Amino acid sequence: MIDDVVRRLTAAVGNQHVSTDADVLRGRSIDHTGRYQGSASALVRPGSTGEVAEVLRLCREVRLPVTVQGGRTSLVAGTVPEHADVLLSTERLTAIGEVDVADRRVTAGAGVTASDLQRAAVAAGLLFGVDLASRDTATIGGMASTNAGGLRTVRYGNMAEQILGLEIVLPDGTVLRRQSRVRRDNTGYDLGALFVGAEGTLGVITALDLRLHPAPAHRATALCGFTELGELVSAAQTLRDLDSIAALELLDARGCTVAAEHLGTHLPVSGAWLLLVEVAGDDDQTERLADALTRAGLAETAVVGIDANARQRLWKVREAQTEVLGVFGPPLKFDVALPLSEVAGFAAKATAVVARHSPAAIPVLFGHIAEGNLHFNLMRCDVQGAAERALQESMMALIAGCGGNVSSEHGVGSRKRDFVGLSRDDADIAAMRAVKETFDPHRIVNRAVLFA
Ligand code: 2HG
Ligand code: ZN
Repeated sequence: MIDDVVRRLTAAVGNQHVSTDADVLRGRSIDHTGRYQGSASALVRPGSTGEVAEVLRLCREVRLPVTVQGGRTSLVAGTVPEHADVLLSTERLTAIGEVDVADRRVTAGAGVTASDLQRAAVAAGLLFGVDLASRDTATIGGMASTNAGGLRTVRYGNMAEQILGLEIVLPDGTVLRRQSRVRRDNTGYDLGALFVGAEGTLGVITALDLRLHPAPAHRATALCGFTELGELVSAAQTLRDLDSIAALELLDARGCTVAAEHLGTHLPVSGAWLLLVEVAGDDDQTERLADALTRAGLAETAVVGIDANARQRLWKVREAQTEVLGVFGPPLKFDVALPLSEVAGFAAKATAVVARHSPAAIPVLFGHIAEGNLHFNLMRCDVQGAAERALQESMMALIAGCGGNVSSEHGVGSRKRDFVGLSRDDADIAAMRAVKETFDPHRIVNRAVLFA
């Protein structure tokens, strides 16, 4: 059957945009960390919305599962195919429309990277509100599908807050356009919202209308060291209410030491926990930052960066985290959302859980502290199979016990689908399944994701 499908896919998108090469498929079926390998039967790279629709119609007709792939930066194996799927890559959907400066918006294809979108916004004197360390690879389609947050959420919110409209191809090939030009689009169900955070389980996002923001003229950044995590959380709670807050990131000295080593630099502050603070606005931010740090009792210990180079030096340590976590082999990752009052307790208990299950592992906790959206990572974690599963179960139970969510901005993917019930009750899961059933009764798109 697959030969016939490949022939028809080729007729739909062109010979050079379909591959069944074993090495290509293997490379595209492994997750970003290198820990999880799936298998695929073909790669198809449609170049237009119409071609995406054709591919989905065809795969639905023959009941062949499709895994949607953008930049493949998922950290929950959200793009790893488990059913010898057709891989539908959005990499050719890279058109960026003209920036509408008056209405501060732009329309772009799902395969546009965060960097390319940011460049287009900056060229028009504006800014795109979601930024992440994987900006050169992560695509806006994938970021919308996971409702990504990132480094600027404290100021601009997640992807959902940036999305003004969407073009989506449903699993049956129908093209759904929620792309009104009105400033408040409020007629009928907020259908577009269903697809944001749906992790590609309801259809393929092909284009996005995105909100842009005025670009602040001045920024100031500081890195502050803490002995106790609880003290850092208290400081973050004060700082996140500043009008000018632009970033608030928790860092773990264990991760920063490895990052500094990797970058050939030294850590300018000491302490087990670090807080990166950035303020931004239209006037000089030096005084504002100094005042804020003084009020939070941090003026003595903070290292401040005002000019672009100094600020970048501080940011580099933060942005290198994901990369350096892999220096001892694929890390084990937990992206969690926690009430701020539970963060310090969670860190202590999670470290104890890890010591029990994987004594050699090095826990590193960092992330977006203003939202309590944190990344608990295990470096040098050599457990696999049943032992990995046991560790994962203990961690998930701990997160739920702390009142947290077992997944946050990275999504559920395939790694956490068995644990959704810890964060959502039966009625909620049944409603989500009913939505899935409506749009994708044959479970064609992203079958490995979200639902067990
Ligand atoms: C970040 O905040 C990303 O840098 C990746 O969400 C986090 O590697 C991670 O765990
Ligand atoms: Zn993050």
